[in-house]
Amino acid sequence: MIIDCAGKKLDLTCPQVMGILNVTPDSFSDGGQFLREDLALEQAKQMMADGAVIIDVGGESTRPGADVVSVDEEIARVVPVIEAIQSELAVPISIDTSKPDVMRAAVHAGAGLINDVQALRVEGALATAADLSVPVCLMHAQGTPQTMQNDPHYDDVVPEVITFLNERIVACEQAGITRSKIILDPGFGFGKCARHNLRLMKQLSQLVDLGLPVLVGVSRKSIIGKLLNVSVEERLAGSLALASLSVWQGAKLIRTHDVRETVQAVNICNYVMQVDDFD
Ligand code: 7PJ
Repeated sequence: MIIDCAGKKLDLTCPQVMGILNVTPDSFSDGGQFLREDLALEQAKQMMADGAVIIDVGGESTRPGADVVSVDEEIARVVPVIEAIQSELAVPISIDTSKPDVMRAAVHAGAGLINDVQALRVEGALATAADLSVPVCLMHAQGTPQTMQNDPHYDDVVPEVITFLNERIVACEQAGITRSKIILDPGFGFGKCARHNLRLMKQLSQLVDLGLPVLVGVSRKSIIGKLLNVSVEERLAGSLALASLSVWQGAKLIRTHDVRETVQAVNICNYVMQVDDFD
């Protein structure tokens, strides 16, 4: 499946890697490092060289308990970076935001995909995304980033996430966003405790069976820290293990801070999955 991101092609025939470019001063893993446009551009170039096929620009940290950022501040962070990447590189750019005004400013600056951890539930987001006519990633989250890790509850997490995503697909279609423009994401770590995340990972193929491309974001997340008792800097191996399990079950896009290593893991998975195709 090939997705048109505002004129740039995102080819998900084989599983691919999305590189994370945080332009937040408080991002938990690379806080403040890439605030300046030139550093951000260098980082984007490096991620492309390492094999990322799309760059995800985010100006609001959605880590648990993070501060809320104003619309103006978020736009001031992401737009110069998107413009810099757009003018220098041919890579598709996604904007990680839930705010309609940020979506609009980012797409006008050159972003070609809206990556929304609130699945277009903020007032005006659905209509804005439809109007901008770019593809969207719909992610499941229970609660808001400020409160989501306060005792998340599900009767049965996998069917509940699937029902939620199905409802958001219908909402998108009613707003004029066709299925060909939709990517799905179970939202690892967003209102989920370790067991919920593990269940979702084990049953990820059920989400893949909905027939739309699935994106997985597990890079350096706290579930790895919890299970292995390791700090953020020590979560690469755990991230690669979860990325591999995701690809094996059919995920098409892996969102990561560590592009080079993740591309290697994804490519190895893909060789195994395709071995019979070349006989
Ligand atoms: C995700 C995201 C994710 C999608 C973040 C972090 C927190 N977008 N944005 N999926 N996570 N689609 O990177 O740890 O899992 S921000």
